[in-house]
Amino acid sequence: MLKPAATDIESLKILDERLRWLSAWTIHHANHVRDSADGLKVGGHQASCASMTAIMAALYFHALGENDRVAVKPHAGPVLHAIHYLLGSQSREALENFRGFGGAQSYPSRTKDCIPVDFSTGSVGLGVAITLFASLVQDYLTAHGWLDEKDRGRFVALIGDAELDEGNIYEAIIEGAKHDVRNLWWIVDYNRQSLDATSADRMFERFDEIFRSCGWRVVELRYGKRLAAALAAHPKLKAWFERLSNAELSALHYQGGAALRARLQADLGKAAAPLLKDHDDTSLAALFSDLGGHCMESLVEAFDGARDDVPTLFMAWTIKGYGLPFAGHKDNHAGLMNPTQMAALREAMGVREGEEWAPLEGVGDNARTGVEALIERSRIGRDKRARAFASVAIPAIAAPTGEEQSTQAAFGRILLDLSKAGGELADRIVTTSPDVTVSTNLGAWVNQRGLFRREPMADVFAQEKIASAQKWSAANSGQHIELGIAENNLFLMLAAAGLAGDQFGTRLFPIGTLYDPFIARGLDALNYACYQDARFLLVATPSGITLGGEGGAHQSINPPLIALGQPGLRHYEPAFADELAAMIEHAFRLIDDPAGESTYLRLSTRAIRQVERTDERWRDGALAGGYWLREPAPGAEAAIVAMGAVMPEALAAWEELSPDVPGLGLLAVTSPDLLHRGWTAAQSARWDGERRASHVEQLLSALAPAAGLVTIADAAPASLSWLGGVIGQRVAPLGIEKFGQTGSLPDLYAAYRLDGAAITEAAAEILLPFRT
Ligand SMILES: Cc1ncc(C[n+]2csc(CCOP(=O)(O)OP(=O)(O)O)c2C)c(N)n1
Ligand SMILES: [Mg+2]
Repeated sequence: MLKPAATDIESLKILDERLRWLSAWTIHHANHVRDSADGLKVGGHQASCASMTAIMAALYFHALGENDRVAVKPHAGPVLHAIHYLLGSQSREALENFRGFGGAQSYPSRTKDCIPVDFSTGSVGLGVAITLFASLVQDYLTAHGWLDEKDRGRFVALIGDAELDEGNIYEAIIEGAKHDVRNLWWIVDYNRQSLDATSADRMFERFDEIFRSCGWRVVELRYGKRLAAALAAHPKLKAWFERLSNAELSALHYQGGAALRARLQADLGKAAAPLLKDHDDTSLAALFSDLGGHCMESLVEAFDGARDDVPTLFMAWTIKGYGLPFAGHKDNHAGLMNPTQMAALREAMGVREGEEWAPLEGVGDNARTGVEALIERSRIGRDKRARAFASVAIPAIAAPTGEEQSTQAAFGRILLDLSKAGGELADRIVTTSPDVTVSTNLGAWVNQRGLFRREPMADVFAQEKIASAQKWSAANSGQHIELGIAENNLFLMLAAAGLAGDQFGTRLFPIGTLYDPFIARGLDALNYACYQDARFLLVATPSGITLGGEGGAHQSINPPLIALGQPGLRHYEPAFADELAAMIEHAFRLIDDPAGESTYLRLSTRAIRQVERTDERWRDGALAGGYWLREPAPGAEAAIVAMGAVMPEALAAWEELSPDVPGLGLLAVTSPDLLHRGWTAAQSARWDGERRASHVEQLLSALAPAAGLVTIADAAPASLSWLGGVIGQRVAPLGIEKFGQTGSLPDLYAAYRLDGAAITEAAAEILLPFRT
């Protein structure tokens, strides 16, 4: 991009001021002007916004290209809204309703805001890191011929300095270094304040070192032009300034010119005299507030100087609350100006009372033309981007054959078959795994489709003719992105790849695999992916205690409960290979359906005898959350309700108990999540006057109203025990409540009461009221 004309700098400075005003006013209006419906604090972060209005003005009105995507620091959300308000793509109503229902959201939200938000933010650190994975997805799409050079862009993250304490950021840049990631700008609002106080001085320059060692260029924007010149002219002053701790500097910013003068006199004596003579208190305060992140010339220069594809960290020094009465105060994070302070700011900014919302209020006639022209030129990303959906034909997915199979092995077979059959879906699948590709059975797929790297990577073992079942060469045509162990990265990778349809117009079908217990490691990133409506298939295997000797520490208990409480993610837990095939096919459809969602498959390494099917009726039930594997007699007094890998025990118990319990049913639950959702959805539909029974109500009403249910799953018993509440039937729940002991399957099932004996005992107990 060309160097901006000198007048543009002036216009950018005006826009910086406008953003500071509009963001502060939006928050003020929500807290002090709008009627309160509940008396609760509304909140907002005027100081966090003021900190980066110059950075965001320089970015949005100068530096961003039309394909660039930005993750905005959550607490600067009102600045983003103000930018779109100036661009004409945000309404005054939405700003007036800031933090209200349906209004501009507290933190930028892709799904809830009406302006284009490239990445949601809120949970600090995640919005930063996803930009790195989005850049990787961009490279992936380009390499596969789905994205033209002209449609490529840069990924920008606007970061609070306290965000740099989030470990997931470093997990991401380590991964990025391995993949030679590029086209990233991460811009730190280095105000040296967090939520609670000023930040620790000891990390000074340490962050730079960490980034540099991962191949990043670090650009420090410490001083604005005026302050840099003043400090260059007074070497002692520079040394003094640079010795100030974060807390001292912040306190001085807050105290202002008189305090600065007194401190300079006390610390430097005569050496400070020439400077103090040249400045009154106001201009002294202004001079020392001229940090890099507030100096438009410095920002524009820095952005213009980093237009290659080298990942770049900008450390832009700022003052939290710049230009506001609580600038620099350590308690200003959630600080709100009171009406008197706001009125003073309004006066100072030349905003007339009653004209607070006028976009260019206070901009003089001479400057207005330039500002308007700049806004006009910057109408980037005004419209929400069209999302690519229903773009790929999903073929029927056949179940692998074999009398005995584990769901994990069947998953590997299904992917292998898909790969061999070829076709568009297979080409659009991208798999990824945090160093458990082989142990989650993705190996055969990877042998077929190869690892993805922009630069080819030879398989040294293959070249050396060392026998190995696993090919491990990479090319830019590969379809598997191998990650290091960090599970946070897996979920951010899935989030980024799962947004490819929105971000780049080409839908990918991302499949990520990991061990079930380690979902917890990346849980916030998983939640973040779902919150943004990213679409993917998560395959978690092995799971439960059924992994046997693989290790007590790897046993998972609560992921089905996690899934039960996770919007945007549907849990399926198949027992048989044919169920799995149906679920995978359905999951692909859900990825490509505007009203769809992501799917989590909880699989097992236990090979079990497959059932013989006499018809296809099970299929719809399996996809809806459950079906009768053994139909109960009408009004039966009991049923066994089982999920997943423990189905053989349930079937054996059914055989054993059937002679004594006539009409005993066996319900195969494939998704407690879907059953529960259907149940509550039917309930709210009833409130709207629509009477229909949910799938789970239909299933359970085949039994007597007071029937007993023995529920069993290799998971927390609460995954299924709630079923008793649907009709009011009694439940004897079996499942895992403790973990950690390694052992063979029979030993573990006996110890944790997942075996046939436990089912029989539970059934006896639950049937007692009928029999006495
Ligand atoms: C994962 C997570 N933990 C905690 C918070 C609460 N929180 C919000 S902002 C913030 C720190 C603010 O400091 P900084 O990132 O430096 O932003 P600033 O407002 O100073 O620009 C914290 C702890 C959060 N949003 N996300
Ligand atoms: Mg900060």
